Amino acid sequence: MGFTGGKADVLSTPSYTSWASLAARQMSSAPAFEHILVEKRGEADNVGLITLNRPKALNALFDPLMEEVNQAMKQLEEDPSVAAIVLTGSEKAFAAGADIKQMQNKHYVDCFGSNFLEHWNGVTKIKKPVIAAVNGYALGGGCELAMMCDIILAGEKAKFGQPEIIIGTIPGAGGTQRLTRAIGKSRAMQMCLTGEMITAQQADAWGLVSSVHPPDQLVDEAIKLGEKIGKHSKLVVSMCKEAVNKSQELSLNEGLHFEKRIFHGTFATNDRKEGMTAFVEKRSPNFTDS
Ligand code: DAK
Repeated sequence: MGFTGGKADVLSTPSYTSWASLAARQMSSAPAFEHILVEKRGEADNVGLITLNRPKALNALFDPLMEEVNQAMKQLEEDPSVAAIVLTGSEKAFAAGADIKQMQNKHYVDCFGSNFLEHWNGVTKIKKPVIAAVNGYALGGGCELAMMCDIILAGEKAKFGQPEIIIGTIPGAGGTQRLTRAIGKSRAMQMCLTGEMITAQQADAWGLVSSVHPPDQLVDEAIKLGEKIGKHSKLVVSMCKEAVNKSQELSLNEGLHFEKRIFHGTFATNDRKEGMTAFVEKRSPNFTDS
């Protein structure tokens, strides 16, 4: 997977080690993305990094950008060397929401007829772990996009919010559902009904994010987390992710049943055998993702 940059929309404060090393990773066959940057990071180049790159609009989300995100996610999913994917934006904005200018003149018939924004949840279809590294604003669809990821890390200046009520609508991609499951009804209700933002520290205290980091270290921390996960069997990591995600949808009994079936399923893998054998033999496991 190569890195592909946008035209004039280049991030003003790239956190990359050098442009030269990025260029070295570029693959001529990679499709040219216009609104995102894609590269592989980590010591073993085994963590995919997707950077939303529409700085003039604070990474406001629109169809072409989301199509690119879906496409890049799929490519990284299909790349056997990639263990985890990090999704980030700029230091000013992860994403300031769906593009209001593009929605401004839409009518119910357009929205209903075209199932408007229907494919924006491509991230939730990915089996590999997806980590959101949120610096700056994560508002509306931006907050919802972060919540579609498996783990959220925040920069110290991150702000999360569901401000749709301020512009006369309501969250449409999980803000009333995933947020409520993440932080509870009272807090989610308050955020959705007032449109007020919360800080990274509040998001941390409320359980929306796993941890908070200095803004310039955030992406590296997310990559490190991806690498840590990447030490395990990719196959079993995906099974585990699926089981945790089921907890958001199933009753406790159904979830426990699902978990047990997946647990039993790990006994059909070489990696479960290898992991336990390595423990008994007091050595590191050599997982083959099989
Ligand atoms: N859309 C379009 N442009 C935006 C934008 C947005 N959401 N947010 C910012 N921008 C643009 C601004 O218009 C401005 O552009 P120019 O005027 O320079 O051309 C540029 O970004 C810089 O913004 P500001 O000048 O406003 O910058 P400030 O630092 O003063 O303020 C801000 C930053 C983030 C507080 C402010 O820009 C803001 O309030 N933005 C809007 C936030 C918002 O309301 N977001 C929620 C949008 S509704 C669904 C999926 C998703 C959704 C719904 C359904 N389905 C799957 C069905 C999502 C809906 C939403 O997200």
